[in-house]
Amino acid sequence: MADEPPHDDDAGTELADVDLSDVPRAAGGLGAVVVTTRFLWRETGLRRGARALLAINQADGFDCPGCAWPEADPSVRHRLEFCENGAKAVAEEATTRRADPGLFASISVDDLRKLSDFELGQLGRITDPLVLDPATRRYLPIAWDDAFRLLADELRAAGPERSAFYTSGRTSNEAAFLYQLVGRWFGTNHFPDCANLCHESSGVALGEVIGVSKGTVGLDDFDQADLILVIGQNPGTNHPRMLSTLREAARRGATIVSINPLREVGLSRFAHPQKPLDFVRGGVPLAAEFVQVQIGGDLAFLLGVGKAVLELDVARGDVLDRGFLAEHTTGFDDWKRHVEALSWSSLALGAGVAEEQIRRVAALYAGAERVIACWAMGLTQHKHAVPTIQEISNLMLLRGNLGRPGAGLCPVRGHSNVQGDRTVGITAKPKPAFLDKLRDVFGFEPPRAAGRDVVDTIHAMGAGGVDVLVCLGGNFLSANPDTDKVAEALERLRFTASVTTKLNRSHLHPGQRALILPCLGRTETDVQAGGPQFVTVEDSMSIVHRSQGVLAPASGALRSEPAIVAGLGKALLGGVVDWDALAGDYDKIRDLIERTLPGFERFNERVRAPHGFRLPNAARERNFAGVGGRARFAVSTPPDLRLPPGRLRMMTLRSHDQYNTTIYGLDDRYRGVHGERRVVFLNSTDLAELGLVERQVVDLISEWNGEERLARRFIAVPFDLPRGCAATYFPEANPLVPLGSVADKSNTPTSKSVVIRVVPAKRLNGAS
Ligand SMILES: Nc1nc2c(c(=O)[nH]1)N[C@H]1C(S)=C(S)[C@@H](COP(=O)(O)OP(=O)(O)OC[C@H]3O[C@@H](n4cnc5c(=O)[nH]c(N)nc54)[C@H](O)[C@@H]3O)O[C@H]1N2
Ligand SMILES: Nc1nc2c(c(=O)[nH]1)N[C@H]1C(S)=C(S)[C@@H](COP(=O)(O)OP(=O)(O)OC[C@H]3O[C@@H](n4cnc5c(=O)[nH]c(N)nc54)[C@H](O)[C@@H]3O)O[C@H]1N2
Ligand SMILES: [Mo]
Repeated sequence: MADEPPHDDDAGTELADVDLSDVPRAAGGLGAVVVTTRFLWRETGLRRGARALLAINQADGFDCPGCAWPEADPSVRHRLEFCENGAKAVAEEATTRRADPGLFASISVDDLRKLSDFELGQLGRITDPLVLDPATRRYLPIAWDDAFRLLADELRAAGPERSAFYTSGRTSNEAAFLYQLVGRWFGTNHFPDCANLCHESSGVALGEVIGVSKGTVGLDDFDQADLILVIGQNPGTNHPRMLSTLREAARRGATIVSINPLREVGLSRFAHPQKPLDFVRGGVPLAAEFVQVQIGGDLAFLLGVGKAVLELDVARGDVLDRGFLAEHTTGFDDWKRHVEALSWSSLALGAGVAEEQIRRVAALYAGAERVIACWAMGLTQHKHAVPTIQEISNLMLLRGNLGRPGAGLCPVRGHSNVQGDRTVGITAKPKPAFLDKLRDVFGFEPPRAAGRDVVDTIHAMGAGGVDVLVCLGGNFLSANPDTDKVAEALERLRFTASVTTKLNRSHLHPGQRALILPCLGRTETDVQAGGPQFVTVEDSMSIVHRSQGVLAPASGALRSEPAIVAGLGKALLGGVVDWDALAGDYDKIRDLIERTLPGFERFNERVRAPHGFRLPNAARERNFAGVGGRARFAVSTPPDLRLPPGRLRMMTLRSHDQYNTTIYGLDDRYRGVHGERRVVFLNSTDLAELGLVERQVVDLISEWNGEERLARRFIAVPFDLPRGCAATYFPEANPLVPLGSVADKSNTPTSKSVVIRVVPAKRLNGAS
């Protein structure tokens, strides 16, 4: 960094007082139990909290609003089928705090902006529908019918082309299906959704090579796998129940390999909070091998593994599954020639990993009978995300690790129903067959042109091409790149409407007029004209099952998401269907889903089975009809990741105390950081070379395409990550993520690959 002048002549060494500790040796354990209790107590009081916990992920209870990891079969399911972070998600929703009309009458949106994300969450559940009063900039109460009429009028005034319908992945199948129906009947495919920011790359990648956009494994496959690759994923924090699965696999003797710039504690050792013996032993060791690739180095690494597997086959003759390759795949010869021509030195350099370690993983792969590859955001949020994921598929095809027990592809979804929402039609790019079916079942002609995904919607908003944005959950502002630009784009809109449980930062940058429509959460009972209702969700492994809340609603004025969407449908479209009947009895919505979508035969009957049912997945049956009958080898070249001097590549991560943009607390226990989120993790040699010291307050400047973005006052923390790599937390670092930098083909923002400079902080007035 010597060649870079500090961006401010008033720069100096300012140190922050941040509480750093050693990272713990194991995830889970007593710490998890203590934290769970503390969160439930803080938000709910223990009785309401305990009532909720006992119902999480039970056949007669609700689906955990946390992650999409599947629940175990009911026969082996614990009465306590939840994790520390599931309990935090429940506590966040089941809180006894209330943001009522009195609160909103007393404070303007501009003043509310002064609160942190954590403090906004602490205001509690929103109790009543609200409308923004443009004169006082306050949210005031509005009757539900008036709210629907207002929104319908605004949508009609805007017209379908200038309207957009965002969905976040917590929404149930029933609400999501009605929502896309309302939008499409109105005339638009502008359905940006959180999957665009998340696993879109996985869907696109798999769709192109195996003809199915979902994973191929079930939970039972983990009982048989003997090698499990966990790539770009931090299950200890984000899918903690997966650790129980990995723990069982490790105890059985399966080998686990973590491919991740960080040695995440959750993959080192795990002490099951409900198994006291684990505490005594200090946890069960999980990953046997940690491959600390450089950020973005996975494509080179996977190609290296593939190359080494080919070499092992030459030496041993029996490594490739030739029968499978001949019968079920196409493109192997081209791929082989391509990989053989890549040099070992370029692959090792690109991966940031020694050739020897790449060969070691290849030997593990070649020696394993059944292999599962799991991955998450560490792969999907890069420019070359799609080819990287396709390289996983290539590797699995080599030994027929697809469509047989104990083997397969496992993109681990985030939001608890993000996969289901896509299944029932939340997409900006619907397939013609689906639209034909909508036409036939409902008797209208759906729009055929592809709509806008999230990034395209923001571009269109910025260019004045959108008037109305409706959000079914989520936090459109904070989840997206370029926070400042998105805030401006939101404020330009004529109208914003948000269906939500709680207040978040998006609601504080409303359009000129705005609605907040408060809904029931997963944990709450939902009683409609037809009696108590349940909704359905689809987990990461295509199991569709029920979810039914148990707690009294946070307020008598709340409506369910399906009822809110039906209310909008009625106001916008009139009596094209009997909206009241649908809202009164969700079986009727499920009947419509059954008539529209394949795989939902006898939906209402089958979903009442304790564990629900599995949707069909052709690739799981080695049926690759979606890509002409044979799985395809994709040929890709690793990216050049070299950076100019003084630049680092930054990934944006989740801490242990957050759910996406919802901040539960300020600690990241598994990374040893307490009470602070504005930190930047740096390799200690990089830190020294940049002339910085531990705990120094720094400013971060991202560089992309000749543009610079600044985020002020982060605290430098030395950490075990590869040279040239840095890490910050999402959403604090989102102002640094350029909206224009997206993954090829999937258009997903490259939130894990932001080129930055780190410079001493410019002193704030009065700060010392
Ligand atoms: N408690 C909790 N649970 C959650 C969420 C939450 O916020 N909190 N969010 C939910 C959602 S929507 C999602 S999508 C999932 C997210 O689950 P994850 O994908 O596990 O979440 P991230 O924190 O984004 O972490 C990504 C991991 O990828 C690694 N990584 C980053 N860049 C690279 C790279 O270039 N290569 C490799 N190999 N690894 C890399 C990081 O070190 C980190 O371990 O979790 C879901 N579950
Ligand atoms: N830099 C960076 N940015 C990222 C990521 C990253 O790794 N790095 N990850 C991306 C990923 S993977 C995702 S999935 C997106 C997440 O994007 P979103 O899904 O848009 O964001 P969330 O934070 O999950 O949404 C939280 C909000 O949902 C609302 N909510 C909560 N429960 C309910 C409910 O039951 N019903 C309704 N209607 N509303 C509810 C509340 O208002 C809450 O504030 O963020 C993306 N953004
Ligand atoms: Mo996600």
